[in-house]
Amino acid sequence: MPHTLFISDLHLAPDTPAASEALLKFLEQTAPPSDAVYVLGDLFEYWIGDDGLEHPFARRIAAAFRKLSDGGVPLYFMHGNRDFLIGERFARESGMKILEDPTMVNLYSRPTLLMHGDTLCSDDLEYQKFRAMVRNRAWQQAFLAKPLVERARMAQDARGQSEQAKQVKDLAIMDVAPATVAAVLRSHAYPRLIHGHTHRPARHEHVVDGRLCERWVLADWYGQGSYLLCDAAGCRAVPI
Ligand code: LP5
Ligand code: MN
Repeated sequence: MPHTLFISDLHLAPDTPAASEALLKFLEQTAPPSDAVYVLGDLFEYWIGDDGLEHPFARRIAAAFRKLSDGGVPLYFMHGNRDFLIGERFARESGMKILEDPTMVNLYSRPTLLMHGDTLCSDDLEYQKFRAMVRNRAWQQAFLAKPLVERARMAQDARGQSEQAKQVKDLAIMDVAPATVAAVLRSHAYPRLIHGHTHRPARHEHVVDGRLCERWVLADWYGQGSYLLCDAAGCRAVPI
């Protein structure tokens, strides 16, 4: 049956090759018969500019996507909180089209809203402040103008600070805020919602204004990853 695949939060890095190997196998063996593949953010552990493509690791990942795209499978990428600096060069070399967050798609006649998911975590005020800073165009231009080693140092520093901050944050604060989910579903006319980011894979049901909406949360690939397969009958998570 015609189907579409969704993945997110792979957090690929050269020093943790298992997820990269799993992705290469997924792109070669699982993805070719699909109608499209969507990567909903955090493909990389972090991305500090498209000059990262000088690194053979990043080039290998881009080339694997490109092979699938050249084989006729449309590929889409949405920025995550770790790889919001992926730009047009990466898009070109990987054959992926960059999507806005959020994006509505019509999936086998079911209106479906795609997001990374971080904007749904609206109670995490510290994170939202950080997000506003790094998503600012002027900030990004200034950051990208710095030498690669300095950017890498800043990213590692930010990662350390983020891990420390998370240790003292309430688990509920780091999950989606139900009122924000409801508002997003309402403003998009009660679609199905697919997102990643929280690393809490599940299928949720939300009743908003008397309308039942399904929300699928994608898994990370730190441990046993999975992809979401959607067809005309619905969606299901499949372990990789
Ligand atoms: O990523 P994850 O899932 O572990 O945690 C997120 C939120 N954290 C982040 C921060 C990223 O991990 C940092 C790495 C991004 C690299 C990108 C490119 C380089 C940018 C360089 C930046 C200077 O997204 C975390 C949420 C959590 O999700 C759940 O939703 O809670 O948010 C935080 O922890 C944010 C902290 O509360 C506050 C910000 C700490 C970072 C401060 C950076 C200061 C700059 C230092 C530079 C020298
Ligand atoms: Mn994320």
